[in-house]
Amino acid sequence: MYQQNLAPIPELYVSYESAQKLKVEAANLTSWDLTSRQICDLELLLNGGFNPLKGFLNEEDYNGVVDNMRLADGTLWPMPITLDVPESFAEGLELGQDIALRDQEGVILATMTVTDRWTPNKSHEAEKVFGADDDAHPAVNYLHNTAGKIYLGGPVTGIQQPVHYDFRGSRDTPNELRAYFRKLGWRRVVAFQTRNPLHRAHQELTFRAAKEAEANLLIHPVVGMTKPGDVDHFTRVRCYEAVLDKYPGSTTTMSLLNLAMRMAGPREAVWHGLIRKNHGCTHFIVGRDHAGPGKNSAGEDFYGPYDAQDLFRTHQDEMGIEMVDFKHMVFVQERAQYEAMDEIEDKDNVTILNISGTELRRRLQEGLEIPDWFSFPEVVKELRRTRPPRSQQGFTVFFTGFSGSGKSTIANALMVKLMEMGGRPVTLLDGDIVRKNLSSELGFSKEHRDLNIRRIGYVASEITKNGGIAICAPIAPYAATRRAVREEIEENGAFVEVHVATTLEECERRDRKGLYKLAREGKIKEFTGISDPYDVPEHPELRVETENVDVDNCAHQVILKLEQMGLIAG
Ligand code: PPS
Repeated sequence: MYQQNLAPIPELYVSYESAQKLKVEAANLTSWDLTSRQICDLELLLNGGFNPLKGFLNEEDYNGVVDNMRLADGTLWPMPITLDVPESFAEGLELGQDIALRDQEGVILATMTVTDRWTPNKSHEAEKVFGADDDAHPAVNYLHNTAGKIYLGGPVTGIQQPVHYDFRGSRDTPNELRAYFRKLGWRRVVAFQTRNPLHRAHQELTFRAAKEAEANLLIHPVVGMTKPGDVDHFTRVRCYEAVLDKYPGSTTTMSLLNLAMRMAGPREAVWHGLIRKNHGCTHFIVGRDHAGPGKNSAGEDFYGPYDAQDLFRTHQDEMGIEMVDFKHMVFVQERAQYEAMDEIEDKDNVTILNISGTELRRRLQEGLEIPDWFSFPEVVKELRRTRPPRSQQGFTVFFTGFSGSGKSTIANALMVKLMEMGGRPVTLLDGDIVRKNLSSELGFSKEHRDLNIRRIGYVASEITKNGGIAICAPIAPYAATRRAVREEIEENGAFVEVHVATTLEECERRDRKGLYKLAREGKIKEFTGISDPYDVPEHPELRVETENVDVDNCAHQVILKLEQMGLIAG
């Protein structure tokens, strides 16, 4: 058992008076607008969550952390906390120069003295820190495709905390939590890290862990950045608040941690432990596949299921925080209670119930029952509010095809059919209509077409997010742009690509607007199919042929597809 020390830990803020002065001076400095991830990192640097770091890592510390999880002075630190910037920003700086660090609204949060500037070997960082240079890992993907090319290092001086407007009462700095534990006399505190909603099994395992460690319990969820696709933190926090009532009074508390996770498995577990130690905890629960990133591009797990526990155990004496291993809790039907899987002796004679994460998502998506033994009714209600069944979610139908292929006509028929069904608002973003309003200044160069499709995609994704149906009907000739729009929309709901596959010959034969004739005569330039390219969709959700098929039937094929995808109730 490690001795708990609840004395305040060093923060990197200057006093209130100095901050006011520094803020005025910093306004004249070159400034860097922090990315969302950097804001999370800065918050924990400034409030001592990343103690003993005093700023973004310099090159020597970075090399030590990447290669052997240690700062240059030998202190254990598993995660590179770096300020990545583009070359264009780094070029103009001189070493020793102070820069202002601003949030996304332009508020100056801190200054930093740039002592180091270097070009990291990102593949090496990926291999060493994340175990593989594979973009299927979210942090490796971030490293290669989002992070800037250059790293800046140096100490930071805090002016003010990053501003949060949500759940302000539940966000605590390490020193606030330490003071809370001091006040309540909590000498042993076990922390539970989570990025998922809590169900009954979690409540059982955390309570059991606390009992075993004879400790109080801190539910310490991450609300900064988690794995793409996770339940948003607003919903999760409402769920956690409901679960908090299920613990015996004054045994348990919850605090929100604005951490940007990296999903680095074993290294992440050690990092999480150090952060919890800084927050005054004595014990930390490490689960199977802790902070696991999912499968690599070969379809295999990035880390072994117990790698995180093994690495944590190796370092726990040095860290001064004790690991409590996560028990796999399952529901035993005959005894109507949760039990640790490895402690059930009569496994062959009892019925063991469990619902996987995938199965839970399926049940939510299809509006199916989620039994009481699995979760708390309050939690299920919150999840259902956020993730209604697919037949109540927004979606986008995206028609693509040549000019005159019949996109607009089918889109109009589809709109009317959906409006007849009712239930969700329907918006038609037809090519011609968009070009009269949203994109009136654009022509038909590749750049302008892309901009046009991006705008349509943005509006459709907002409609989808807000539970409506967007029907888009532009030519959208470029596959890469269609894919980008798909990705944007799929964050909020389904994207149904419909290729209206009328051949160019047929479109030209129909020539309903007389445009093909003009294009052939060279009077309209860059005309799709004649003097401009069209990438035929390879895997649309649906391909409709229009030759010898009437419009009503084409629209009906789309309706059947939507039914099949669960987007409209049959
Ligand atoms: S794009 O490529 O998706 O941005 O095009 P879109 O916004 O759908 O606009 C296509 C309509 O504009 C008319 N038009 C042209 N189409 C293709 N190429 C050229 N150069 C061109 N110039 C004008 C044409 O009427 C298209 O309408 P639809 O409804 O597709 O027939």
